[in-house]
Amino acid sequence: MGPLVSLLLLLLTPAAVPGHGQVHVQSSRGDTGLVPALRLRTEQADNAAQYAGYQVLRVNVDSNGTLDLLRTYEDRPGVDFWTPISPLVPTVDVMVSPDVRSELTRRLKDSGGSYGVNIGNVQDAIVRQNPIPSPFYLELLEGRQGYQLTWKAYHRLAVHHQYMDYVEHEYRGLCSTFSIGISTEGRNVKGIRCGLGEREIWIDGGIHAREWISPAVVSYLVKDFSATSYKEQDILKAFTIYMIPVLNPDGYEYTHTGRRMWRKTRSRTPGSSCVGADPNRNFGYHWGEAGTSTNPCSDVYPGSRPFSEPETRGVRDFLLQHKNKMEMYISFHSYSQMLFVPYGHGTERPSDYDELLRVAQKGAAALQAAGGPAFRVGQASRLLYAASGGSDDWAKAKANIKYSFTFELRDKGFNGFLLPSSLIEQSGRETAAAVKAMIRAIL
Ligand code: 0X9
Ligand code: ZN
Repeated sequence: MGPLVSLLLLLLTPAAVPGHGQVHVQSSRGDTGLVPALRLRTEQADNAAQYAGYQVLRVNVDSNGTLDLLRTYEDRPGVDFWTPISPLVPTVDVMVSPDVRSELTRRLKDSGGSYGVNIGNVQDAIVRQNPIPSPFYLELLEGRQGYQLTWKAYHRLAVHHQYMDYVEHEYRGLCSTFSIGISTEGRNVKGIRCGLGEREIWIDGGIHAREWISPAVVSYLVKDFSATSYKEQDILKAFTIYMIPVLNPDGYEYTHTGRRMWRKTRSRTPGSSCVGADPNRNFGYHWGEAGTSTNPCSDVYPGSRPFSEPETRGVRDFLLQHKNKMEMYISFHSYSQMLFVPYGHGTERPSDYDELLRVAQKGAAALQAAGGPAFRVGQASRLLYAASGGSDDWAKAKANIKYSFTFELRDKGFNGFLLPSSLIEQSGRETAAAVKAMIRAIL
């Protein structure tokens, strides 16, 4: 093979397939989110076999018997509920190991239940989701455009941080970076503000680690509010928009290096070997009520107390300092294609619910007009399930932010958390249209 051919092959080789020993490309400005290459390699070797034989089933829950049967699988090894067991929804998506799969499907058949298969081979879907360009190509990109981030792949934390540094440098006077603190494992919870206005808006992504489309879309919003700013002059003159693409950096890195389906933070709970709390159950409004579990091993463990996590404390302190200026709070999650209006902890509604609904409906309409799918609009507690200690409810009730919303981005479960990276760009475009329509609705 000639040197030119080898170089071409290197440039084109997807290097980030789990188990293929991808070495993370260090941000040129340095970053606290880096993992030593050697450790990464070992972890990815573990990761390679982790989901072999796993499937995601969609179980029909039209009978109470099936709901009860599924409940017996909660917190069991080899079982991961991708959507909650809720009487409000007709189906539940659950990822199962090969052993659990045979047992659960047999028990479903025996009891007259039914199911379909959303993802027949989770390991394959993980590999297919994110064919990252080779490190050489990323370096080439950095040389050409000044940063490694693309909206064609899901990137590591350091690449997100590098992009914010780039935007700050390139759009001086319009955008600047900020930090709301340091995560449990010592990573920066970093954001960027863009805009010249007195009025303020908050946008966060990546509160749940495995919901990769969320940080990708928030970084798209950063691009939209900086690079194309001349088009958004009306918004940027009136508002300053604070954006944090990766609010849970430890969890996010762990989904790249350890377990792809990690949801929580990575804090240690005294007396338990289980790690992490659900940051979206950790906010101090109706903390520890509906939709939580006192079991530290549960994916909806709300932490030992409200704001036990440095990441949520960072949000709390920042938003309370900005209490009089912050007018809108938007948090990005996935998946189910919904746009939530408070409250989510229970079915009660704030007195200005209709006004919030008006703004959310403008967002959903704009999203569809931009070529996106239909998003259902309403309270999480009525459309999906009640869940307490959420950031959106706290922002509304305690930080006095009038317009508070949560997006559940694409898709509806066909890929779920494993949404292919080829859909990032469209997802970003349609979501940017929604966000801008919502902001213009309160201009
Ligand atoms: O359960 C959650 O935290 C969110 N759904 S997810 O599947 N991404 O985990 C929904 C949160 C909605 N807001 C409140 N319940 N407050
Ligand atoms: Zn989420």
